[in-house]
Formats: sequence, C-alpha cells, structure tokens
Amino acid sequence: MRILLYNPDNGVTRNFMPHLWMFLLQSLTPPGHEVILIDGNAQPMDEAQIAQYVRQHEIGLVGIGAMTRMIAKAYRIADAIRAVGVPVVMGGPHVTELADEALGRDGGPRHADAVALGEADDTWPVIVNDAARGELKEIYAPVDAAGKESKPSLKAYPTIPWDKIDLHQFNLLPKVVYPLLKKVGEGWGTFRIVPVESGRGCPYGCEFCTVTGFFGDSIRFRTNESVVNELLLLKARARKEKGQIAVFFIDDNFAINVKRTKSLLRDIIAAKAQVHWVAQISANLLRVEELCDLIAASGGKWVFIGMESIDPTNLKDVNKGFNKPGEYGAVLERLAKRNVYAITSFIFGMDNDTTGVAERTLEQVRTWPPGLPIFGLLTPLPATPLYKRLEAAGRLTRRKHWQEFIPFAMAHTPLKMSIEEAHAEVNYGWSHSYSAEALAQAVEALDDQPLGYRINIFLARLCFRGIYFPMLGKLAWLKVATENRRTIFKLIKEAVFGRKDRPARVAEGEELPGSEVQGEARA
Ligand code: B12
Ligand code: SF4
Repeated sequence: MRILLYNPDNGVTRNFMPHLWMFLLQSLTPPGHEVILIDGNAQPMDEAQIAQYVRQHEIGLVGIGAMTRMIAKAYRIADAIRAVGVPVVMGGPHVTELADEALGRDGGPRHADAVALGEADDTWPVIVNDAARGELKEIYAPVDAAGKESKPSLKAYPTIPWDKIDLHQFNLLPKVVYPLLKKVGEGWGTFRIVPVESGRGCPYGCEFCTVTGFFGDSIRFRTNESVVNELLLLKARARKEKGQIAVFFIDDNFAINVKRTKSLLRDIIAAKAQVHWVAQISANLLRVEELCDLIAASGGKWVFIGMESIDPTNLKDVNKGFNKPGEYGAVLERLAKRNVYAITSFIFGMDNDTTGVAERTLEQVRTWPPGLPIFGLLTPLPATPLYKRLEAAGRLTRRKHWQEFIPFAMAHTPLKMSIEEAHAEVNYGWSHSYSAEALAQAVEALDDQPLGYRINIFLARLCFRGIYFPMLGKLAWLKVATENRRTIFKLIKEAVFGRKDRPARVAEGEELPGSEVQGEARA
C-alpha cells in the first residue's frame, strides 16, 4: 500500500522545520508499504491539488496530523481526499481531545475515517495493517493488554534515517545571503533545522498547556546512546553536503531531569556529536551553573524560555508560579556569558494584565542580553484546564475558535482590559522588538563579539519578525531588507573589509559560531 503522511501548512509563517511525527511514523511503518511525506509548509497545495495528487499516485491511506490552529485546513484537506474515495486517519493533539469532531459524532460533518488518540508509536503499525486489509476501525487508543492507557517508553526508539531522507525543501538559506555567509566560513551551502526528541512529558501542568494532559505527567527518555547516534547521523549529513544542520530538541522541558540532561550532554561531548542546538528549558532549571556550562560545550546556542509574564500574579493564575520574574535577568546573563542566547516567550491577555503591559515587559527585556522576544495571547486550547475554567465562567467569546483560525486573536475576554487592547499590546511588543532600530540595537549589543554572532542575531531576528509580520514572498523580504539597509551594509562591510576598531574581548583566532561543525566538515 502507498501511504501519504500530510501536514497542513500553518497559514502564517510556513514553518522553519519539518514536523517530527511524519518522520517518526514513517520509520514505524511495517515493511512492505511505501510512505510519502508532504509538508504543506514546504509544498503548499490546495484541496483540488491534493485530491489530484492522491488519485494520480494511487495512495491507499492518508494520515494527517495537525495542531489546533491548523485543524480547519486539515479538515478541508481530509474532506477533499475522502471525496475521491481514499480513507483518512487523523492524529495529533487536537483530534485526540476532540475525536468526536473529526469523526462527525458531534453533529457536525465527518472529516476522518479513523482517529489515532494520543501517542501513536504503538498504534500506527496496527492502523496500517488494518487499512491494508480494508478493516480500518474508527478509534485507535494506545492501551495495554489489560485495556489500560499505555505510553511508549522511548527506550526502543526507531532510527530515523536522517542521512537518506530528502530534506531539500527545508534549506533555510535564501540564495541572496550566500556571499555574506561564505565570508563567515566554509560549509554554509545549506542550513537546516531538524527536530530531535530526547524525551517526552512534563509534569508542571501549566493551565494553558496541553502537554501534561497529552503526554501525561510521566516523563520518559530515550537512551543517551540513541540520541547521540542520531546527532552523529545528522552531523555526517551536514559534512557530506558541506552544509549546516542545527537541531531543535523538541522536548517540552529539555532539562526536566537535570541529572539526566547533564549526563546526555556529557555523552554528546564525549562522542564529539556536537551540533548547534536549541531547546526549550524553563527558567527555574537554568539556575544550575554546571548545566549551563554543558549546554554551551555540547553545542547549545539558543534556549527557548516560556517566561509568559513578568507579573507573579499572572504566573500564579496560570499555575506557573515556579517561574520567578526576579531571576529572569540573571538566568539570561548566565547563558549569555557562555554565548548562549534566549528566545523569550511572553503571553499577553492574562487576567492580571492591564494596558501598558507590553511596554512594562519591554522595559525589562531591554535590560537583558539581546535575544528573540516573542509575544502571543492567552489561548484556550481544547481540553486544557484554562479552557474549562473560561468556559465555566462564561468568558469564551469564540467557543470553537479553531473552526475559523485567526492569527493573534483572542477567544475570550481578559479581566482587566478589552480584547482589542490585548491585541494592541501584542502588536506593540512585536513592533518595538522587530523594527529596524530594534534590530540594529540587538546587533550593536553584541558589538564585542565576533561578526558571526552579530550576523546570527540579525538573521534570527529577521526570521522571527515573520512570525507576526507576514514575510512570505520576495517583495516582503525586499521591503524588510530596505528598512534594515544600514545594519546590512554595516555587516557586509565588516565581512568584506574586516574591522579595525574591534573591541578587546575578541581574541585573535577566537572561534566563530559554527566552527565545530565546520571543523568536522573539513576533517
Ligand atoms: C516543536 C513544536 C513546535 C514547533 C513547530 C512544529 C514543528 N515544526 O515541529 C514550533 C516551535 C514552531 C511551535 C510553534 C507553536 N506551537 Co508547538 N510544539 C512543538 C512541540 C514542543 C513538539 C512537537 C513534536 O514534534 N512532538 C513530538 C511528536 C512525536 O509528538 P506529536 O507531534 O504529538 O506526534 C505524536 C502523536 O500526536 C501522534 N500523531 C501526530 N500526528 C499524527 C498524525 C497521524 C496520521 C497519526 C496516526 C498520529 C499522529 O503520533 C506521534 C507519535 O506518537 C509540541 C509539544 C509536544 N511535546 O508535542 C508543541 C505543540 C504542538 N505546540 C503547540 C502550540 C500551541 C504552538 C503555537 C501555537 C504556540 C504559539 N502560541 O505560538 C505555535 C504555532 C506554530 C505554527 N506557526 O504553526 C501546542 C499545540 C496544542 C494544540 N492543541 O494545538 C503543543 C502541543 C504544545 C502546547 N503548549 O500545548 N511548536
Ligand atoms: S512547563 Fe512548558 S511544557 Fe510544561 S506544562 Fe508548563 S508550558 Fe507546558
């Protein structure tokens, strides 16, 4: 049977990296079947195109996975595929929570023939075999022999053949920046960010988050050896194609067990499996100096920190009181001292937020080392404690907001400001963090660092700008490049002619970011 795994585009940014579930399920497919992957972010298709594709390629089963924000698109695609007679199975966090919606049991139209609830590592082979026999069931739940919910242990994790997978659509480098990057060092023909998981689960149970409910509060880890081998495979690929590969450890809280994370990072270092990586780690776990040392030594470059708010009352309200805003600055300094920077994520529209929250937050952000601040709105995702609380209080303004996804739009009324005011706060946060002046300041703040670091933060800021300000297409990029021409010119000038007034902190021969990977590539 020929199987198509399809991930709908998110309609906003076109994601910067592929989704792991597709590669994982591909690796877990029983032998004898061909699996094709299409990520709508990289290969956009409308309903008619996908229906035609499925017919032309004689696909026997389509699997679709989607987050809540993409579910409306996913349903439309599923409808088009089912209309040409091909069965669709859906999985992922949204349909796990609202299986009845996907199966048309809630009074609405039916979109899927079958739904895979929760983690599908063990159920996927069963689904494929049932589909091949024409005996697809409606619901597949991960249960053990006694009918009790079971979670994959991750100890026997499949090998994802990263060395062979076609990743050409995920090269993040626009051709226009090649000359600039060549000056930084060899080996910049491609740049990809690849998702790798080292464990699953987070017990913290923040009110707005689906993770504790979905993965359970039981934390499971892969073996160090299996993670290290995956990194070595990726590193070999980068070397082969004279490019760069960075890894996004998609674990929800990469250092949830600090002892284990330190042991993994030590093993990565010992095996010389360092690649540049980014991971999500909550601020409280970054108090440990030794962990920060190991992060830097093992290739960690960016840490995503869910700061959410600088107001302890807000944090307590959403069950995230373990975040201590008073220590955010120190945590970021601790990382920056090791040349590790942070993606700092904030949520506006919380119950204790009042107008001016964006500027109050930015006042703090400006005192921290430069990073990538991002701003979102408190969103009641289905089945979260937040959704239940707001529903019970009659505060939801769009009960099924996912049926008509609008980016950066609230679905409930905050307590101390209006919905419009909350939207304006998010706009303020993005506008003031990603203007040409703000980008120039971020580059300036790393003035005592090698050029590579400044190019790195500039390009990262440009890309992150696209999360809020649509930058799809050459014209949009050209406009942004024009706005930022002074900074671009300054960086190019330094790349071409060098810099005479380099501050003392930059020692002769200091390593540029990427040099570990490049060094290996040349070896
Ligand atoms: C990596 C990640 C991202 C990446 C992008 C996704 C990517 N390219 O990988 C980035 C950082 C960009 C991102 C952004 C966002 N994310 Co995110 N992200 C994740 C994260 C941490 C890991 C995803 C992952 O790969 N998991 C590991 C795989 C193996 O698990 P999985 O995807 O669930 O797949 C398993 C099952 O669900 C199932 N399955 C999944 N799909 C399918 C399909 C079929 C056919 C079958 C049979 C089974 C199946 O089988 C898999 C194996 O067991 C998850 C949390 C998490 N731990 O999953 C959040 C998560 C998916 N993100 C979430 C959210 C809310 C967001 C944002 C909206 C946040 C924001 N406010 O901006 C943005 C929106 C992104 C966008 N523009 O689309 C929510 C989604 C909840 C929901 N109900 O939709 C999650 C669950 C985290 C949370 N806080 O609750 N995210
Ligand atoms: S710490 Fe992060 S992953 Fe864990 S429950 Fe809170 S928001 Fe979700």
